[in-house]
Amino acid sequence: MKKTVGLFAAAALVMALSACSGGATPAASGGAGGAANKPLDKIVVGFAQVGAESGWRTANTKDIQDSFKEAGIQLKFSDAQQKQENQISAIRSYIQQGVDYIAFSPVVQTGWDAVLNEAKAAKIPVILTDRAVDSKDTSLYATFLGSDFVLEGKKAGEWVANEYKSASAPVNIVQLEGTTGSAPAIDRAKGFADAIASNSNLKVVASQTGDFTRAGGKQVMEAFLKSQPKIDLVFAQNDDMGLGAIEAITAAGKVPGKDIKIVTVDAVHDGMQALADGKINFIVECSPLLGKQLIDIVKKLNAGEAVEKRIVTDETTFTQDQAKTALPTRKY
Ligand code: GYE
Repeated sequence: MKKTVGLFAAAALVMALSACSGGATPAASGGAGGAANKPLDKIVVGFAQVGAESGWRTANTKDIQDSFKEAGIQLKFSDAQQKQENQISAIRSYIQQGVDYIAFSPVVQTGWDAVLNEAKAAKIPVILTDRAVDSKDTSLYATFLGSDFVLEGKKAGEWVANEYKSASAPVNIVQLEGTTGSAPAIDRAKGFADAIASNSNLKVVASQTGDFTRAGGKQVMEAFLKSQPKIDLVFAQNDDMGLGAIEAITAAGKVPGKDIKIVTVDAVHDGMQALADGKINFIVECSPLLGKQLIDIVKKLNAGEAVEKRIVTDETTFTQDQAKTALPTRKY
């Protein structure tokens, strides 16, 4: 009799232990692997934006805010003024407030593992929008929604390679880089370099960051115009820096688009206008309209459905004629 009681107690203990260690699933938490199935108006998403550095960013912010309003999902929004530490504090504050999802556009690629692990420990799924992180542990985020920046740089470089395909003398290119360490700056430079490598006449003679801003592009271009005896083409990694370069080139008494050609990325309204006016020669599109897709991801995660780990945005390119046609109906 004594022995039977002992066995029973042991079995009960084993059952209790197993319930502690692995039995509990985070089904109702909305955490990784579980469907929260909340009504849409009860879902709260914290969005940590990079800043307001460019026309692209302004359009991206507006589209995200409009999309959340339309979907009836609550949005907490913060602007990090292009500083990683501000973004990290915004994310920590979202974790503390217990939001259901965190979305953010990482200003630079490195240095996110600690805060992403904190979100994971709190079972708050993270959605990367627009820019990537270099974390080896891909379980730290649910998905990455955004453009293929290497491809964008490649498209810009291919246009340049084609434009100068019969050049027999060196073509001097200057590059205005985006924010140092950001995914679009790293990847666009790579795609561009690969695409022009086929022609040894095409040379990047100077390359510096203008931080994706108009003022930055202008300032760096002014310095290039002073230090470089001959510049044939500017590759600006976004429209705003290209628009800043136009100001610097004009002030130096040269004609942008003719004396010095300009290729940019984004295709926001002011860039497209400059292309239509012949001041920019070619633009690779990068769409800031990520709001609808972000909402779809949130809805899927809420319903416990699988989402693709990488969602790439559809994009095109614009010549001057194509810009003239597209401008009247352009949304941003
Ligand atoms: O090209 C630039 C912005 O991350 C794709 O950031 C985005 C880039 C965009 O400041 O204009």
